[in-house]
Amino acid sequence: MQHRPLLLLTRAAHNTCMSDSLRKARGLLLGVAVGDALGAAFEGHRSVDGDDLVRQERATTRLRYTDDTALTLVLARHLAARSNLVSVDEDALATELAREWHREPWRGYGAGSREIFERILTGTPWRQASEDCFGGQGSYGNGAAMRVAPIALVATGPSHAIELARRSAVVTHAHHHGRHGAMLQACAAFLALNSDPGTPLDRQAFLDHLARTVERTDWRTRLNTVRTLLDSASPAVAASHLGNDAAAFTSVPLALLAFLQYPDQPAETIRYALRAGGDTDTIASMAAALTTARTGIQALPSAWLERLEQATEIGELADTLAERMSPSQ
Ligand code: F2R
Ligand code: MG
Ligand code: MG
Repeated sequence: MQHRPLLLLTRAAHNTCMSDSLRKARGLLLGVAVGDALGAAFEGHRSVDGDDLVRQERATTRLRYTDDTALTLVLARHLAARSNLVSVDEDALATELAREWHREPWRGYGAGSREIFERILTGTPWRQASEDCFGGQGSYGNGAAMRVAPIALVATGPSHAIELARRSAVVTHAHHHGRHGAMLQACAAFLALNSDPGTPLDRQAFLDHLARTVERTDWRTRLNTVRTLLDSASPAVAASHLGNDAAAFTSVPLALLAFLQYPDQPAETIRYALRAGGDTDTIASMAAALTTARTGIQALPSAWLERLEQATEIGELADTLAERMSPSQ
């Protein structure tokens, strides 16, 4: 299976003429999709066996992405369309997300998101649909965090990334955990994108920065748990301490840990996330977004990119957003 445009795209990534911002933007967006698509086969598995992982890695079949990537692309297009004003228009975004679900409902959406999208498309205001979900609690799922990474490409700083993330999250995730998961993942993506891959990542400083930006004590405690698991914890041990389900409170810290274990090796980040089991597509997607935002696209195995559906289009969308990155990025 050969996809010539993509081959050109990945070959160009190795070209020294390509700017770092382009490489990083492609890394971030294609990292989301590759992690998601590799993890999709294992979603819901308690753990993932090494042999199954190798089989999946070496297969030649098409890598299909799921709702994680589908909705990330919606948010990326939403941001790209607002070329002069870096903002999130909640009313428009809610409708765009719902239309994407309606266009391809088979991509594996969460029950809460399906209900909210259905209600939005039949005339319920997004705020009401979002707040009514799960008996009025709102969703604490990771659906807002899994789609948030492109915000890092347009934000002017960590606080801006957090504010845009909050606005992008509330349209579907009214519960504070759903919202805070998205805010933490957006801030982590911004910091990873703006880190220098030529210098070893200061992981303690990275966690310190995140801890200063999160408002809630329970999320700061989660970051401390991530700190204690650095280096020594196997994926199974990490999953047992943090949890690996579709809740933002479990999966966002686990994805962060997978990134921090291998901040310069996207393939290892993804393997770690997959071996932790549970919500594998989402955890691998969020983790890979962070690593490849730091390293750039050239660090992602080309064999995986060549199997990924719509890789060329995703790369082109990343290029559009890269033009929005500030010169320091
Ligand atoms: N939904 C899935 N995968 C399962 C089915 C896939 C299957 N292969 C298929 O094809 O059908 N994956 C996707 O959903 C997760 C993102 O979820 P999102 O968008 O946040 O949705 P939801 O439903 O709001 O939350 C997810 C689950 O969390 C629990 N939950 C959330 N809030 C709750 C609350 N207030 N009370 C109780 N439970 C709550 C529920 O179990 C939700 O269903 C990603 O994994 C994505 O890949
Ligand atoms: Mg999914
Ligand atoms: Mg998932």
